[in-house]
Amino acid sequence: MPRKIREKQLSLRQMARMRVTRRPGAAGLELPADESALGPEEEGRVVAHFGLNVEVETDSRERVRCAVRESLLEEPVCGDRVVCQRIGADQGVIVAVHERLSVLRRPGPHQRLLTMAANVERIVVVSAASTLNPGLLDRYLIAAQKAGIEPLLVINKIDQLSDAATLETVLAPYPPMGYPLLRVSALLEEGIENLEEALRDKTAIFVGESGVGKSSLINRMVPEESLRTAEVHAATGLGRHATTTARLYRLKRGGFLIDSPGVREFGLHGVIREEIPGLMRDMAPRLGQCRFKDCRHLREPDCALHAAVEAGEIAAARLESMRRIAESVPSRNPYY
Ligand SMILES: Nc1nc2c(ncn2[C@@H]2O[C@H](COP(=O)(O)OP(=O)(O)O)[C@@H](O)[C@H]2O)c(=O)[nH]1
Ligand SMILES: [Mg+2]
Ligand SMILES: [Zn+2]
Repeated sequence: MPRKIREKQLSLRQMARMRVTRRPGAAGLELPADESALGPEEEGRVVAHFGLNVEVETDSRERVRCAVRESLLEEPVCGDRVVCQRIGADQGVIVAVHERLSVLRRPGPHQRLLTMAANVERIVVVSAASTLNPGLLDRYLIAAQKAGIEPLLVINKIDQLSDAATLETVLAPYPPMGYPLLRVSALLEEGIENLEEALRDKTAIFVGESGVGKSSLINRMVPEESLRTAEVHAATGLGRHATTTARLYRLKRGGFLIDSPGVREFGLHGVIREEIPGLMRDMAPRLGQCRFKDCRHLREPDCALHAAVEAGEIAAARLESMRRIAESVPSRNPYY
């Protein structure tokens, strides 16, 4: 039984006094002050977020619209495993959030980090075969490494491949670093089963440039009924912000997919220059082997990374990528 981030223990009297009332922006949800009306504790998963309300799918696969107790230490987000108690058939309150296996954050207003999603286990980095940008791919891989979440590389639009040999040269370094690589076509429905298999029983998100085919791939893997539910919520006004909010979908073969607009900003927030080589799987094991302890791996003599490129153990493009990415993020030491 995983540990819960539970609210502080309240006496029965406090419980009775505590009110979970309508709050500004809370979509018409009103809960009774009398907490004896609460049903038994049920386990579930947050599938959507509407302002201050949260939609939970219970483990019995029922949807419950929940208010969030202010006393919770963590605001529940999409992907969170929670404990809720119902009031009536389809309304309730979240009383505890389980410990998270991972969190994805992005910078929000007032220099605060916003949590976008919890318990993501796979970051699916989608590229299009004809416009693959290895520099951008490397940025996503570094960000995933920093978040401690396993990436999966997906090359979509293989039906539009003009220069297969060049693509294979660019992709060659990745599988030896332990990155699974799938070639698919949403258009021809090729490789979709392999993708579904790779995501089975996991919680995943898709990242990648606009136009590479993320939505097309998601549409292939999420049953229509699940996508339709999202549209219905958008239409009723209960989920007026449904198109701008994170959502968790059930995949056909099992597993979940979180579709979040915030994920577009998934990147190197909070990563500093000095960390970059250590977040690259082909470079990390060689750090500390350069002649200079503070080697920047540029033109310094006896650089272990250079030596590895010369020995054919690290792809020259990866070292080049490392330099460009390092230059693009802030440094702890401005002279570095
Ligand atoms: N040729 C081809 N086009 C595709 C494929 N997948 C998506 N597209 C097209 O690429 C465009 C962008 O796709 P979309 O799914 O919206 O990309 P997103 O911005 O990453 O969500 C659309 O016109 C799709 O029809 C594919 O496998 N092959
Ligand atoms: Mg899209
Ligand atoms: Zn070096």
